[in-house]
Amino acid sequence: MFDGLKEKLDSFTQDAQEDVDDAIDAEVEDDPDADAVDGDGEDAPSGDRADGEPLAGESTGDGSDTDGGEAVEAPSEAVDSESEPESDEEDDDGRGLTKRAKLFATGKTVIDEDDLESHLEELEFALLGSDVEMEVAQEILAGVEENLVGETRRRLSSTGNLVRDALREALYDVISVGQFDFDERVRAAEKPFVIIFTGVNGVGKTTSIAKLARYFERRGLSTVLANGDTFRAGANEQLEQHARNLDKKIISHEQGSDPAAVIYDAVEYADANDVDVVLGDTAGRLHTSDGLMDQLAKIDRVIDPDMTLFVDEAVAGQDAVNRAREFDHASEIDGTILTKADADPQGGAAISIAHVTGKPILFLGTGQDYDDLERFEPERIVDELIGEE
Ligand SMILES: Nc1nc2c(ncn2[C@@H]2O[C@H](COP(=O)(O)OP(=O)(O)O)[C@@H](O)[C@H]2O)c(=O)[nH]1
Ligand SMILES: [Mg+2]
Repeated sequence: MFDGLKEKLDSFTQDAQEDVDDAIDAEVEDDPDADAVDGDGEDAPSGDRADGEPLAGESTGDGSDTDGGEAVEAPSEAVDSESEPESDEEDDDGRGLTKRAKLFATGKTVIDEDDLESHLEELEFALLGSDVEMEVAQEILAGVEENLVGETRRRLSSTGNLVRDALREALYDVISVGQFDFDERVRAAEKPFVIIFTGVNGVGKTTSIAKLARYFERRGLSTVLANGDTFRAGANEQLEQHARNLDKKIISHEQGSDPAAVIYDAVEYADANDVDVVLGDTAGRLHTSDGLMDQLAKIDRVIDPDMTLFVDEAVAGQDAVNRAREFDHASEIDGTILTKADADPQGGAAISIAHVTGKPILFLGTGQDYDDLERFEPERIVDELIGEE
């Protein structure tokens, strides 16, 4: 899953981290004062005392006969001559630490600006090349830059991979948009809970419905399937086959009938039989075909579903992102199921859809079996993409 993108991100983090390490090393080397002054900070008081000593020594020349005077005299000379040049450089003895903190707080120490620029270009190239939506790529770049500077201020001496951490946070921010607890939402709602599935032909709507019937069964929730795809010949048979395999009830009308009526019947059946969840299939339609989009609006009106899930395939990349946007406009979606993630090396749709629609990706389809459905967990996806923390 997403192997191509993973590789590109890895190359970016390694290259950029090398420059960050260099910049930090250079900064620490350039700033020996900081350490020296730390030490001086403690020496300084005796240095000050030493400054006063020669005068005291001169005026009490006779007093130098005393044991104490002798003992103090010699070392005081030594300390005096040693500390003088440093005192000239650091006229604010003891404030070296503050100075260092100020220097680092500029954020400039993280990485040379030109280097950062060229790494961000590399990252942009990787993201766009993996079909990440332009605006989403920009958001990630801005996040990485911001996090990189911020992180470095906080953890300049850390040996961890600052670039990877910065990327992790930026990615998480864009892919976690709108996430909610799906199971809890369904569990807490009044029953039956009605879910409608939309999307173009062949992306995996019907398969995902079958997978979700299995998913709910594992959580102790009963389902009825409704074949609202009254458009395509063979659609009834396909869903019936799934229903048989999974031992689920199915409601269907003959081809060409009103999809809203089929789903309405399924809701009535669920009401009468205490079924928890209605899974309503719809015909695949192009987002450009007005008539079919109107049909979706009618289902929305007549059924008023609890949730509308947009289904598309990860492998469609940018096309999936564009369709998500348009389906959301036609009939507001609550989330996305991204199928065929198992066959997608790019990850562009997985990274972009939530940010573009403002609605979360809720599930990933990861194969053709009924159990090949995973909750989309942003943290796990980020780990998958750039390695665990
Ligand atoms: N590899 C893979 N294939 C899938 C996945 N989901 C669906 N498919 C396949 O995609 C094809 C179309 O699925 P279907 O449910 O009929 O799409 P629909 O037209 O949107 O209802 C079928 O051959 C499915 O087995 C998935 O997550 N991974
Ligand atoms: Mg179908």
